[in-house]
Amino acid sequence: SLRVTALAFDMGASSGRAYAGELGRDASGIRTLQVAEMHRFDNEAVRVGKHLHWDILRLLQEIKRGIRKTFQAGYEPRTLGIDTWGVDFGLIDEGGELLGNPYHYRDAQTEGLIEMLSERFGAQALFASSGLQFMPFNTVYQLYAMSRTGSVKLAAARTLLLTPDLLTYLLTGVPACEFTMATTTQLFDPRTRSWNKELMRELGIPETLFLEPVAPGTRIGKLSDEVQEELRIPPVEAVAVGSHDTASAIAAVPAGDEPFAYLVCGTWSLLGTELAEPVLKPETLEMSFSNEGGVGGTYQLLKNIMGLWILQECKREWDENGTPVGYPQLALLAESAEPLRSLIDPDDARFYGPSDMTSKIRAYCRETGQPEPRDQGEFARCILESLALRYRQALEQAESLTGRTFAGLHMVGGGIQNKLLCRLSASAIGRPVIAGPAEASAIGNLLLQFVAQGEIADLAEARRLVSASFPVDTYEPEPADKASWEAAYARFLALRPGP
Ligand code: ADP
Ligand code: LRH
Repeated sequence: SLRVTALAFDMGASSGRAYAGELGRDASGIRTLQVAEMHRFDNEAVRVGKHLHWDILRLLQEIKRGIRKTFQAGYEPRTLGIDTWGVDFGLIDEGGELLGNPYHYRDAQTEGLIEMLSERFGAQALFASSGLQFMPFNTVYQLYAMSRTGSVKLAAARTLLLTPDLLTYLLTGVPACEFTMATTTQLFDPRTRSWNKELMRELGIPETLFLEPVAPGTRIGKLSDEVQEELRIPPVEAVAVGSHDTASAIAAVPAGDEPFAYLVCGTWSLLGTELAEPVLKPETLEMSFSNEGGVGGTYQLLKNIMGLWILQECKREWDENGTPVGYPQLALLAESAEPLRSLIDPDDARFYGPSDMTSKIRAYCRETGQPEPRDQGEFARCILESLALRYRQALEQAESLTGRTFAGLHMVGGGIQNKLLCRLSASAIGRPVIAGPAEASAIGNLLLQFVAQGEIADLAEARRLVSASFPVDTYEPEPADKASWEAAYARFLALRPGP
């Protein structure tokens, strides 16, 4: 077909979705991107014994289903690209097969390892060699956990494939390593832009597992004959996009040439700004910011904030205990709950692990002398307001780290469907929030496929295309609420002075 089309699979920690994208022109001849949802499915952690896993074969199956539905809808995508959450991986044995089920990044095996490695190597030295905020899920801690417990899988492994590369491999048979994902491992050195083999040797992680990273927009190879036959489709080429969902989402922020601040809002909240080079000074570690590789040669200075995960886990609890509630309903209930009644520090470590989320929130409020939330609306309001205040703190930290000032905040990702969160965020930061697009990761994924197809030249052109194609909603801070948000921010800082 002559249509310029691509197919994006965007895998979040809570759901996966497939979007077909097509380049066209509007009535006045301006180039636009049209997207259409082809498939959507839940993604869940599966507990097996002591461990938490991803159901990787189910994800593969849903991708195949998404490809089939796309062709059935009349699209003939030239390329396909997969982006996923960061850090996780599968191990491939000598025969080319996947060794077991990949661990979920919330698996408890990495507990205590941040402290252990910081002590052993020195926190600043460790930080400077990766540029990453120390998060318990970082690949380095997962691999070290396997190495020190004598993992049989690690011993049998010949190649490590990060989740998007793993899914692409299962579809094409071609192993590859994409750059933005590589930078989430804490094993990739941004100074030399190469793998930190010394650290691997120190930790008993075989350096031969790691492939040379390729840039976002690299063609990987055609879907295998087996997949093509199974799905009865013509050849489709897989592209390594900005394979880290966060990198893809940032690529689709409809910003112009001026420096801007963004918040990628989903299971996690990633707040930061785009730079040409990583910022490896001690203050970056002190403020707990990451430097992650982005598309188009960028580095992303951002903070990982616990995000809507906390609300997701409350919702899961209510769904499982017979009081199910949907996200739109939760937002309505929160809307009518009393403002700024109790606040939590969303990044308190207790909120990281799955289950018992409402009891954890109640305990937190008790311990800090605040009233406990009593119903779904109060829990949701407490979570959303606390996130909004955390966003203000992170935004101010990003300004102090870079010397930039931001007039507003771009919000993208599924979380912006929660309009209350967007409004609260605008009031908390005291600046406008520019919200959209919600499907930023899928759109950024498509954009890099069009780069690979030779249809888009660079990131600036890609962002102009997003601006021309997707409307944004602007939320202004509520002037009448200014004083109460200032007071709330002071209360918040007492709970979380930093970082
Ligand atoms: P991820 O990619 O990390 O799985 P998403 O970007 O899909 O996450 O965002 C999921 C979050 O978006 C949910 O936790 C929920 O809070 C929010 N959300 C999704 N749909 C709605 C909705 N209809 N109304 C309000 N919030 C929503
Ligand atoms: C968001 C995200 C984030 C972290 C986490 C593991 O989906 O990719 O950037 O890496 O997941």
